[in-house]
Amino acid sequence: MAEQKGRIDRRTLLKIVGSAGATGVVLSACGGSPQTASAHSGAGLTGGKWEKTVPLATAGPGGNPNWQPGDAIKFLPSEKIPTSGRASDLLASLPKDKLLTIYQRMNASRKWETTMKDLFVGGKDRLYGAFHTYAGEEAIACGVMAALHEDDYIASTHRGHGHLIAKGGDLNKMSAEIFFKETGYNKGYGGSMHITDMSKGIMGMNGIVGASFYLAAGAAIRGRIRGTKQVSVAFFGDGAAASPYYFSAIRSCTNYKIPVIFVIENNFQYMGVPMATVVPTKYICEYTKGLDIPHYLVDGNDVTAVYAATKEAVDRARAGNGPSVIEGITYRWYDHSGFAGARAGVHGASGLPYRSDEEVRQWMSRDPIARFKAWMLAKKLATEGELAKIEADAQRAVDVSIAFARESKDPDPRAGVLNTYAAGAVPATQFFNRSEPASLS
Ligand SMILES: Cc1ncc(C[n+]2csc(CCOP(=O)(O)OP(=O)(O)O)c2C)c(N)n1
Repeated sequence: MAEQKGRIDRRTLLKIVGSAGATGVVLSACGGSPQTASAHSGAGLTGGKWEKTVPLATAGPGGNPNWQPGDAIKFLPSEKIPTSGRASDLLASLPKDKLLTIYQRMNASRKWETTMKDLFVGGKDRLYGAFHTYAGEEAIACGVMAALHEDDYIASTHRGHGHLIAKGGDLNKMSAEIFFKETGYNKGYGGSMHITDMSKGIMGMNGIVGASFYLAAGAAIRGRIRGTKQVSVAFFGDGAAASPYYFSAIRSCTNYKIPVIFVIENNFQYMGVPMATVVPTKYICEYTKGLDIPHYLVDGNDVTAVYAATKEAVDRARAGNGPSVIEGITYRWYDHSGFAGARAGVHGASGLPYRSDEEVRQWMSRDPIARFKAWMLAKKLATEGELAKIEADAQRAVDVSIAFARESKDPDPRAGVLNTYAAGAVPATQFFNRSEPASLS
């Protein structure tokens, strides 16, 4: 219609631009030829033919007009991760204890958040503040972390509990922070979005959308200068990908071969805003296809696919060849923040205005933890009994952490001025019992 009038509207233009060059990158990650410079690696990472399971809306709230009516993400059948193929073989080649650690951390992450959800909804504990759940997205954090060394860095997001737990974060300190207790990671002054553990290379969750790019780049440059071969991962969402800092950081990292892995967690939602509002392409990794770096598009609910892509990206970064982009397609089970539509004892939120319950159910049927478990069992990498024990132990550790948080002391209100930048320059006590303002000079 718009073309008939001699003008091309934005949507048509985007389709033309998108079809002109983006498909090479996307198809390469889906199993097509990986050989061209702009279509690095990634071939067969999911280990098999992708099949339709998750239809996406093309219009309306949550819809992406870049999709054709009837389009679907070409993913594997919901319940199965392929037990053969490159990604599967690569993950299966890891030592058993490492595989069990992945399963343990996926479970700890899910159970910790689910237990917190029950407590928030139950209303008996004094819980408040923002809490952005990662439930449903665990395969990305755990797949990425399995390819990192302990001293590599990660820069997280507001939705980062799963990143922390996947990198070995301490559940007791996490729970205590959510309860705002002095034993918490931030001594009870940070809450969910500021949990940080530099001893584990966790540069922190972050309430600033798009902050992870520069944090990761900065840490990676530090490693480069010191010759440590450490790499950094910047996690970010589809919304954050619209940040100008993304383009700025990825351009510089490419230019100077800075070892950063940019990991997009595409859950289709930018709070309640559909991804399409901020994403002018079908997939986010298409944005930067002009850069001659690897772009991987993977099933973000499949640990094997995420691990395989990350392993390649990390090897390349450590070898001094610079950054890569990995986009994991995934879904969050709960509301953007907090627990609207959630009930104690029930998984997933329903009745949210910006997505249908059917869509939530479909994605929950692709539960990354259940799929990983089925893969481990099918490959005979662990027994039912071993995995059941890990599940029970994970819940026990979560319960212990809640008890620890409840029993811990509230912070001394006066400690609120400690551990601030000002505290180094001005004795904190100057802020108390004074009639004059403290001098900062
Ligand atoms: C710089 C900045 N802008 C806006 C916000 C408000 N905000 C918080 S979360 C969020 C959505 C982020 O979406 P996305 O990056 O896709 O991550 P997701 O929540 O889907 O995991 C926004 C806009 C913010 N915290 N920081």
